[in-house]
Parts: sequence; structure tokens; C-alpha cells
Amino acid sequence: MSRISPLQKARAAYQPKLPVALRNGAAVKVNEGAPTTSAGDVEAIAKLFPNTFGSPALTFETAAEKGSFAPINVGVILSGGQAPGGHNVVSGIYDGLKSLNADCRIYGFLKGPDGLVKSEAMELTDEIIDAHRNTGGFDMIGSGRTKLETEEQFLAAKKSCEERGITALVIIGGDDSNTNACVLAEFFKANNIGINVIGCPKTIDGDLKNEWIETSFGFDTACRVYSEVIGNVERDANSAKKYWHFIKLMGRSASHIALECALQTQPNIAIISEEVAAKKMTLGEIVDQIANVVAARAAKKLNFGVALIPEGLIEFVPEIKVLIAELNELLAANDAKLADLDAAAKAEFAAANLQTNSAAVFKSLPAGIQNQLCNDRDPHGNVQVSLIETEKMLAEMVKGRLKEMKAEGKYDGKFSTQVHFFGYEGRCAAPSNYDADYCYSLGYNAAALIGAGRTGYMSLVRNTTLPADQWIAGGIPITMMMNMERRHGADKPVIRKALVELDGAPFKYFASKRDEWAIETSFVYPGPIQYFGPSEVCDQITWTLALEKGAK
Ligand code: FBP
Repeated sequence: MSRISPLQKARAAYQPKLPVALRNGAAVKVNEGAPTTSAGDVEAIAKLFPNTFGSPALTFETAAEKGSFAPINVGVILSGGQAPGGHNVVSGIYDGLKSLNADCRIYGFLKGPDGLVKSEAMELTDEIIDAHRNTGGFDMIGSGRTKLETEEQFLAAKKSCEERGITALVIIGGDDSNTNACVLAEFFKANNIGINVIGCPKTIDGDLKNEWIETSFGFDTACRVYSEVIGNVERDANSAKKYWHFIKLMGRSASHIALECALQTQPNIAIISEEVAAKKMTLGEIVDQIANVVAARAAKKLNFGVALIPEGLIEFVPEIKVLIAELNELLAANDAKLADLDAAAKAEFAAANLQTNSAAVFKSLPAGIQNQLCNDRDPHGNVQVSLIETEKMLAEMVKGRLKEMKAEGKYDGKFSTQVHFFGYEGRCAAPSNYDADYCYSLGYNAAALIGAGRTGYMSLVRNTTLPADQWIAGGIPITMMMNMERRHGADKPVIRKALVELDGAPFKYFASKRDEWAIETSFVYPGPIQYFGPSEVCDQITWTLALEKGAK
């Protein structure tokens, strides 16, 4: 047997908590709410999903009696970027199904939706599941970003399932992957194919949430890992007192991670993309804002600090947002012509063919950023913002601005920078107690949805700021979260991302404190995730969730 760490060994014995409704097994009493609609574009979504649109929201209660359940085979897919707790979702599904009937069998499709299309899967056994309980990563079966959208893929998925006698699929993923789940559920139902599809809300980005889904799994753990390291960097900055650290934090679109980490660590600066968009700030104004804080601290002889930059920032600067939208259309329209060109050649093509305004914005960006903006989009049409070095760009631009300010007599200090990008470091961490419990419950609950014969639903576990005794289990139709968006040059149905709300409690709290954090050195050092020990250190919830639910 390969060596495992002492923590992994001790952690394997951790028994995650479950909502009361699921404690006697995944056979539950189902309560149906009113019919639902969609997050936007109701008519278009209803037309595209005639068989799954409008289903009621569900809540579960303990069943009066267990009843009998014929054994079934179920497929599981881990989809998109890794998030801590994915293995616990799978082990929850496994245990939940076995509670329905010990002869149920579970197959893991390999490398994400691709495994479903290519019919590559492995049966999950007690031994495999036990080796992965409470561990981070998606390595049990792998993950991928293949978008399921063609009829050919759907029919291949049907065949892969039929080959294994699979009658239910669970897709564990973010907004794009759950969009896949919804489209597949609709296709199967429309064509009388007896395969039900259930989704589970995963993404460290924290942007798959709404009035029903409180948070996506992995957000808690990932933010704790980043906050630990930000705290360490802050302490280094405060010890050496010679560097400004520019830290880019993952989160493709929304700034939930940057905001949560700011709440945990109290840095001098945290840019929130949604505010940049709302205030229609230019890149120059963001640079001015940072430079002014650097100058104010320098006036107090504090030539050091920490600035958090959300990964998705660039897409929220209005002028760059327009530029990216035009670039997307241009690159998609000239796909074949550009296929063999490298990013620099694509950038040259873009500079020559963009409309006047966007061409000017494009040309004003450093060459490296121009090339990065022309990199291939991911299979869902998203710009791969993790590859864009916004932190370096801003550090350079602030340096330039400070030089001007010095000449104008508005700044007198030293400015040396270090740049960091924290993203991949947190996505596969061993899940915190919160994520270990939440994920196991989401998986177990997905088994309950399967047991109840539902399709096109997302697994729902809520009230998680309270003790697990008060958690609510159930499901909501995925169509309820959908609207139409422009992707790859066409209008597509997708789950609406939950961005940071500027009138929400987490941002408001941050906004009330940030001026003080900017000038004073108010750093907080959260330290590493604790898995064992006093409940107040092991069982914390995120500031975001606590503030949203009025628990802080
Ligand atoms: P998901 O939306 O699939 O959960 O992934 C989120 C994310 O971690 C983003 O924060 C990041 O921009 C992106 O994935 C990176 O993607 P990749 O793993 O393909 O480099």
C-alpha cells in the first residue's frame, strides 16, 4: 500500500455529519413546493426545457418507513476545476445508495464529462471509497471541462450508461457543469430515455449560490488555505517592512474569494471586481486608487503592504469587458483561420481587426496581456483568466504612477513589489470540517433525489450556519437558476453566476473597514485549517456565509 500522511490516516476516520432527514438512510419523505420559474429569460428557458422547466422545489423529511428499493446502477462525474470535498460527495452518494439497497452499484466516469462520452468508467468499491473519504482532490476518477452540447454526445452518453445498466447520473460541478446536467436531463426526458440526472453545486469560486443554495462546496476550504498563506505573507511584510505584495486570487468571474480572504486577513487593499464594474472604473482609476494607498502609507513611513487582486478583475473593467466581448466574437468568427497561429500572431490580427475603441484599449495594454487575452477560450467559451497576469500588470502600472506622483511631489517613499498567484494551491486541500460535512451531505442527498426518482434537480443542503441537526435537505430544479447568455458568439442557456452583491452584508462590512485597513496595519493571521481541536477553531463558517445569514 502506498504511504499516506499521518493526517490523512487520522482524517479517514472522520465521520461527516448529516441533516436529520438523511440519518436513517436515503429513503425520505418528499415535500413538494410550488412550481418554479427561471432566474431570467423565462420564456426562452421554458421553451428550451419543456420537460424539466417548472418542477417544484423539494424538501425532505425522515421517511416513516424505509420501504423497498430495487437495486440500480448510478454513474458519477466530477466536472470542471477541482474543489475540496469532491471525494466526500462521491462517498456520500455511495453510502446513500447502499442505504437504499446494498446491491446498488456506482460507476465513476473518468476525466469528467469526457469519460461519459467516451465510455470510460470504473466501478467504485468499498476499498476505493474508503481510501478517499475526507481527502482533497478529484484524483479518484479525475475531472475535465468537456461541454456536453451536441446530440452526438448525448447519444454517446446514453450508450455509455446503457452499457453499464446505469439509470441515474450525478454531475458534480460548477455553473457550466450543472448547465450540462440540466441539458442532459432534458434530452433524456424528451426522448423517453430512462436515465435521471442530478447536479451537485461545486466550485471554489463561490458563485454558484442563490436563495436556496447557500454556498458551493470547496469555497470554505480554498478560502481558508489562501487566507492562511495571505496571513503568512502579511506577517512577512510586517516583519521585513520592505515589500508591497500583489496577490492575485482565483475566482474566474466573481470576487467572492478575494472578499472572503479580505474579511479573514484584513489586507491594505482588496479590489472587488463587481464594485469596479458598478462604478465603471477604468484601469487608470484602479491604479490611482492603489497608488494613493501606497502613498498614504509611505507618508507614515510604511513602505510595505498587501493588495488582493481578484482573478476575474480584467473582465469587469468596462472598457476591457467590451474589448473581450468583441475579441470573443472576432476570434470565434475567424476560428479556422486562426487555428494554427500562436497568441502573439492572434494579438496582431486582433489589433488590426477590432473596432476603433477596443483596438485602442487593446493596444494600450502590455504586449504580454494582449497575448494572454488572445489565448484559447475554455470549452465553455470563458477567457482563461488564471493565465492572465493581472497582478504583475497592476504592480507595474502602480510603479509608473508612483513615479509620476513623485515628480509632482505627491509621493515620497520606496516601492518594491513581490507578486503571487494563489489558486491551484487551494483547490485540492483536505476539506475543512465544514466542507467534509457539507459535501458528504450533498452526496447522500443526491442519492435521496435519485431514490425519489427525480431528474434535472440540484442537490440541496441548507441552514448550514446552524448545527447539522437543523440542516434542511432537498432539491431545486436546475432550470430555476438559468438564464440566456452570449457564449462563443451565440446565445446559450446557462446557470446565472452569483456575483458579489454590493448591497450585501459581506461587502458592506468590508467597505466599512477598508479605509482603516488601508492606512493602519491591521493584518489578521488565520493560520492553517484545523481538523482536530476546539470547535471554535475547527468548525468555523466563512465570514461571507456568516454575514449573509446574520450569524456575525
Ligand atoms: P470551476 O468553475 O470549474 O469550479 O473552476 C473554477 C476555477 O478554479 C477558477 O477559479 C479558475 O479560473 C479556473 O477554474 C481555472 O481553470 P483550470 O483548472 O482549467 O486552469
